[in-house]
Amino acid sequence: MRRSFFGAAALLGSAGAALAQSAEELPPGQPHPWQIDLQEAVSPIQSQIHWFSNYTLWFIVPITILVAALLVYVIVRFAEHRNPTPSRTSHNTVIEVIWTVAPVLVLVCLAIPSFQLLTAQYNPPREPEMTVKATGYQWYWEYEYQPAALPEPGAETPPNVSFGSYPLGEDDREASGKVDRVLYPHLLAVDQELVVPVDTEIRLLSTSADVIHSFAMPSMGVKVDSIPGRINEYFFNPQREGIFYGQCSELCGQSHYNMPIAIRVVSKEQFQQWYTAAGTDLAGANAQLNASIETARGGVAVAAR
Ligand SMILES: [Cu+2]
Repeated sequence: MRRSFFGAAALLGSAGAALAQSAEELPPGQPHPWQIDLQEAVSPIQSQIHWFSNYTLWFIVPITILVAALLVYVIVRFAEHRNPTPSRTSHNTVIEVIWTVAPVLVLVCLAIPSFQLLTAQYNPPREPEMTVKATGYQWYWEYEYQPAALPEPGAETPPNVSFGSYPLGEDDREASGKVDRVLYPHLLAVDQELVVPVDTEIRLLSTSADVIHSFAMPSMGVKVDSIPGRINEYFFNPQREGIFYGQCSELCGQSHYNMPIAIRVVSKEQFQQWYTAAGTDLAGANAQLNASIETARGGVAVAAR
């Protein structure tokens, strides 16, 4: 796993490494206690974001150290008692050229990979294989799947899969079988996750039905505003099966704190089965999906883990 601790290690030394180790035992795709680094990347874009974040630290840390050192030097060396008659110098061409050119070079070095990352975020490497629309409501999400292919002329239109995804109430844990607080964390778990297949280029359409929300999934590098009357497009490609968590990231009212986003990434076969069944019987499709995940794990029930 790629974990880098330039900034953190500089500040906290070995404590950072110890915290990273304990965090690794917890599942990815959710925040961990005392976490100081970005969430583990489960999509190519998030890996690129990690790289860029670490790359930027190579500039930030030396500049901060240099400026702090210069300040200390000036305070000590040019204190009144050491330097009673200050110099009246007002121009120094060499220094002026350096302090203009150096920041320009730093900015160029930051701008090029930054624009490359921005371009990559909006230009998936291949045509998206499926589309999901996420609509923000005060205070829950609604997901709608666009059928993979248009039906043949005359053929029956496949049923539309769409559902609301509400925060999981503490009282509903038993009934929904989501008692494991590690797998279904407090204030992040939902009653119905957005189910997507692994290793698939997914187009996300984000909009809102009332106020501005923002669909954010840190481990997949997703953060896209949901604006009423507009549709914002984004892409993600989950590389690992599991349940991953995010939250609405635009202050949207009294229950903004409890507007979680949960994405359940399953195998392509499991997704196909679930999707076919979900059009007519969502509860049955979910039961079937849980059963197949359970079988794949060798009989360890998701809920009982
Ligand atoms: Cu919101």
